[in-house]
Amino acid sequence: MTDQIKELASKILETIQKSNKILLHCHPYPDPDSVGSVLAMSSALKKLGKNVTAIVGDTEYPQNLLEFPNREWIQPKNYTQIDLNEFDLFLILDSSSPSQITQFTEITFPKSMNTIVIDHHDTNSRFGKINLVEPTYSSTSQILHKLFRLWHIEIDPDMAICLFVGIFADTGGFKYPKCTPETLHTAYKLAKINPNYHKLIFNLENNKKPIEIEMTGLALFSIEKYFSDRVVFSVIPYEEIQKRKLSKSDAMEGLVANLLRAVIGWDLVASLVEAEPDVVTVSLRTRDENKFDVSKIAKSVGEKGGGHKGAAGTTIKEPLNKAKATLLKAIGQTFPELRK
Ligand SMILES: [Mn+2]
Repeated sequence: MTDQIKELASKILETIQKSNKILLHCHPYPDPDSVGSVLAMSSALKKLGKNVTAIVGDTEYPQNLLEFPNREWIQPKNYTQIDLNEFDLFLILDSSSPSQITQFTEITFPKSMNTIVIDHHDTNSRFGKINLVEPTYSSTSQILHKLFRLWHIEIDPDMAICLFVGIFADTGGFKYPKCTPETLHTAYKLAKINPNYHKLIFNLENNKKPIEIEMTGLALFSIEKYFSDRVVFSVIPYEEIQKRKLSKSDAMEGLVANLLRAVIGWDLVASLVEAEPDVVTVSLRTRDENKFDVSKIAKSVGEKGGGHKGAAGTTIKEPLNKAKATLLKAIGQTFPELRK
């Protein structure tokens, strides 16, 4: 652990104390770390006597996070529906770049407004006036817990459950490598303050739409194996989507790719969905992110590709068979050891 949080904690608190109207936002497709951080920080700021405005941002409030306490504090507004000149501080949480504030427009911060970025993504472009970026931490929620302690702000049960579920989700249920003994210790302390987190987690994990199950079935019905079964694709052609009057749902490919990754020996897997004619969305996963960094594949083919070492995605604007060939070629070139 570094002492960056300790170093910046008082500077951030001073900036907050100088401010009166403070803005918070959720990132597009907000996850529990985004929503949990915003709600817990809202509570902390209110305890400090500040006037807080929290907006949901580009996407609607997620249906699987309805149990979060005080969620009504998050207003159904995006960045274009507010006037930044009204605020003296924008506290930007869990957002690695301005595109995580909005994708609807270019962002320009008024000179009169302060900006503080608090985040745990190592890709963070440090675009605030103050930047607390701590990539060794599992989540923004874990950073906030540390900050609140340093600020001597009481973490009440509502704040605790928000931060707990934020940490739980960003560590994949305490399973990802960035979940350290320190993370578990933080979770322990939060769970002691509010032990009633089971229903939030149940709702978080069990909220599939019928279409997601139906499309998962379709995807698993069409599995293709390559490179001595070490590379595996599941493929849904546009005809199937059209025939069943399905529409693309964003979480779908990820869901299927996670299932494929569950097989020992299937080292690199991808779910391909031709959601529109000649537009194939791809989700990539690997069992061993140190050997097969799938974000390299996502960045090298298609458009808007990116992600993490173990989980990444891209969009290939080609007919399905061609997209498959493009992807397979990129995999073979990037990881020639898979072809052996
Ligand atoms: Mn996060």
